[in-house]
Amino acid sequence: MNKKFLDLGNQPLANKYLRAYKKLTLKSNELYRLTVGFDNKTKLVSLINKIPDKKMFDGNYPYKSSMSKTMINSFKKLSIKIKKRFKPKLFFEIGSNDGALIKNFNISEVVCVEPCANLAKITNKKGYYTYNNYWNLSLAKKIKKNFGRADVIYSANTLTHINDLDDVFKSITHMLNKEGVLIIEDPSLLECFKKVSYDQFYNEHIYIFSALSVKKLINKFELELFDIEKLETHGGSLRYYIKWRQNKKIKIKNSVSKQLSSEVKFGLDSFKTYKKFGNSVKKSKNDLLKLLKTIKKKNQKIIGYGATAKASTVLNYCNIGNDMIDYFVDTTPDKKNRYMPGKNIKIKKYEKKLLNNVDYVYLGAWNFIKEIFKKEKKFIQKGGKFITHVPTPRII
Ligand code: JHZ
Repeated sequence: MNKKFLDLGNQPLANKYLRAYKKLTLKSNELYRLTVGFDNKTKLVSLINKIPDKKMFDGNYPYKSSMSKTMINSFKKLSIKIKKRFKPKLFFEIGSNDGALIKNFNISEVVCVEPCANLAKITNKKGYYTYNNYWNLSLAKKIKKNFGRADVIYSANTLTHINDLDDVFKSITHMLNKEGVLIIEDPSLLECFKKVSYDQFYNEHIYIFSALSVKKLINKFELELFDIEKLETHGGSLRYYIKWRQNKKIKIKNSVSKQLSSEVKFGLDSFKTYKKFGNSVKKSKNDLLKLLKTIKKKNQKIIGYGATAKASTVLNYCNIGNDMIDYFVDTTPDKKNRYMPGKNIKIKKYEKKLLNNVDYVYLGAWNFIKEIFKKEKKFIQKGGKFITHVPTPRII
């Protein structure tokens, strides 16, 4: 049973950036109630109200993985590791986005699937065989028929976006070679709780995985974890390495039991911890609002940096509008001149000069803090300051 522990209020769809501001309503299905629950049996954390895929992932999906150097470097490093460790003849990616990872592989070795038509078009144009489909069993059957089984199946920040996880893994096992490896990478629930980064919850993140939940989930499909890597990306992610249980050639690393026991030690297997998190989120909201209001009382200027899906959750949960944040800057072409979901705050195409005469920058993309600080040395030298709500609302 999915027991509620968090209520983030009425929220718009996170990646829908409108061309003109308008007030959204629940009645017209433009807003939905964002509540999150924990299932003690499966240890899965998931949204209670789920939005149909087709409403979220369409032909105008704005998010592009290649917009940050951090992600480009992370994918490059991973591709080197995969080639060295697993030497795949057929590499299959679920949710290839704009090709940030596959561009490091030869065209002939790769097949991928991407439901957003605008993104699939980019990788198909570059020559990578991309199915513009949602991931499911009938597609897996078709791909296996055309290309055979995959040696490595990889998916970053995608499986948590699909409602029917049983179908997801059934489809994966249909396509995975008997000696093959599945690698999945998603935000870590443990990191999310430690950082009180409640903005990891929005309509697209139907699930936030822990190693505890992944272990239970894959067990049903004769799969098992053999390695887990901790990553700094997306505010703290886990990279899970998974094999067939019957494959005894691959040894199980200590990293698996280490992660599982740190999650149990933190209390991720007990509802008490979830309730506590719910209270920390309320405090985070109050503290952030107090901080912003104190700055605005002094008539100082605040802008946002990184028009993220995460920022959409924060703005709508805390009810932050253009009375507090003048505008957001973002490098993504498809977010230019749009409005933050549900809010009258415009997104401007990033230019350094947009930081002139700004006192504070709220980090919508706090997960790229290192990359952003490096880029904005001048702003910092001139006395400019940053605001983040992670792990507690504060000025940096
Ligand atoms: P970023 C998206 O979430 C949605 P978001 C999705 N559901 C998901 O799971 C994750 O990604 C992986 C901009 N930026 O990655 C680019 C700058 O402007 O935190 C992006 O718009 N300047 C698929 O939206 C945004 O910030 C910069 O210097 O929360 C970052 O978005 C940098 C580094 C980024 O994901």
